[in-house]
Amino acid sequence: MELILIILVVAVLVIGTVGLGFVATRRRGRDLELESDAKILDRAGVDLDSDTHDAGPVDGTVDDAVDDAVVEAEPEVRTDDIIVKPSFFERLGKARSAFAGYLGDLVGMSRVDDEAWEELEEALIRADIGVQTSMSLIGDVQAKAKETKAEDGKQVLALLKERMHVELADKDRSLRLDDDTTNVWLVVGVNGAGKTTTIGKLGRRLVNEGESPLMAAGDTFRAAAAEQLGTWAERSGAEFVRGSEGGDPSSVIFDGVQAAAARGCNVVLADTAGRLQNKANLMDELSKVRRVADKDPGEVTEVLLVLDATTGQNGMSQAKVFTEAVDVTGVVLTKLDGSAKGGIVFAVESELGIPVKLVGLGEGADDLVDFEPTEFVDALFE
Ligand SMILES: Nc1nc2c(ncn2[C@@H]2O[C@H](COP(=O)(O)OP(=O)(O)OP(=O)(O)O)[C@@H](O)[C@H]2O)c(=O)[nH]1
Ligand SMILES: [Mg+2]
Repeated sequence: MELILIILVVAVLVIGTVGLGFVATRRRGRDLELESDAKILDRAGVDLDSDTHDAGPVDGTVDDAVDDAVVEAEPEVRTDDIIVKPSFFERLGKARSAFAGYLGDLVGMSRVDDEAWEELEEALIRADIGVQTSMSLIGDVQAKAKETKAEDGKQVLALLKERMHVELADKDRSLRLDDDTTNVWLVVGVNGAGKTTTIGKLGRRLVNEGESPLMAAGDTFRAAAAEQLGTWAERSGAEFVRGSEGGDPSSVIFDGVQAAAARGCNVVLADTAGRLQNKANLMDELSKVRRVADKDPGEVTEVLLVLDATTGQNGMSQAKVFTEAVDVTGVVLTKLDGSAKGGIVFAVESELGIPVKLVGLGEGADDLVDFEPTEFVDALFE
């Protein structure tokens, strides 16, 4: 009897364990099934189970179909729809508060007298607008104020703002990228202005826009410079060419152009070593780099002068000399997120006729934005 009881208990236990195991296996199996479904659905955004495979494209593989589907599915996870970045206007924090601070006293004035006009002119000069441009702006605003009988501070400031808008209007700020050629964008400037960082940011932006940039490390002066650029290239998915330390920068750029043509890259972002504008031999070296970069199949379509906005009026003498040496086509104004006053934009554009094309608002890959003149002027007065 006892034996029968023991046999019964063992039998119940065995059946129970097997049963549970079966359920567990099935559940795991189902989980796996669900997981793989989810994977396919995730990647492709469409149901690609075995039935669909049968009905798949006749002249393409299933992988092709998945890849196509992936391409189509991508817009659903666009991050730029989700991340709300602060606007250009908001990021100009310090530049705008410095300028607005200078003008603050004027707002409450019921009549802008001679002394106040003088102060206004000085405020513009202090904001790095430059003597010549400041005088011409104030002259025009005075004439307009007389004509329109504008007397109080608010009215005068409104006229000044309008005049500043006009000053920056109608400039071609686009970056030239020609078809059927290997474009070279030569990036020049004094030491530490932000050349290499700007190239890094530009590379990222071009890749995002579907272009194929190649970064050429024309700064052969320091080994670390090529490494710094190499890291940016890796991060942004751009091609990269470097030479040996102490080598001829012109040959690195030449090699870069050849490599770009061979690899199907449409734009070479050419880095150069920082140099002071008063070193004639280094400025000559830069002219040579430009000439070599322009040799077939290369074509220099942009020469971007990188100016550190915090250096203020010194930027003007840099711009003059660099323009003489390499015919600058546009300015990139960096570090406008810092303590810069921003007025250098007017000096560069009005006195030298070079458009500010891009603005650096930080050290990160996405901190390079198109220069927006309307927003910029509005920000200065807020
Ligand atoms: N805050 C801020 N920092 C910047 C910006 N652009 C560059 N920098 C920083 O400025 C420093 C110098 O930048 P680089 O790109 O190395 O400057 P460079 O002109 O290549 O310098 P050299 O090759 O030595 O002549 C780095 O610490 C950058 O992160 C910007 O727009 N804002
Ligand atoms: Mg550099």
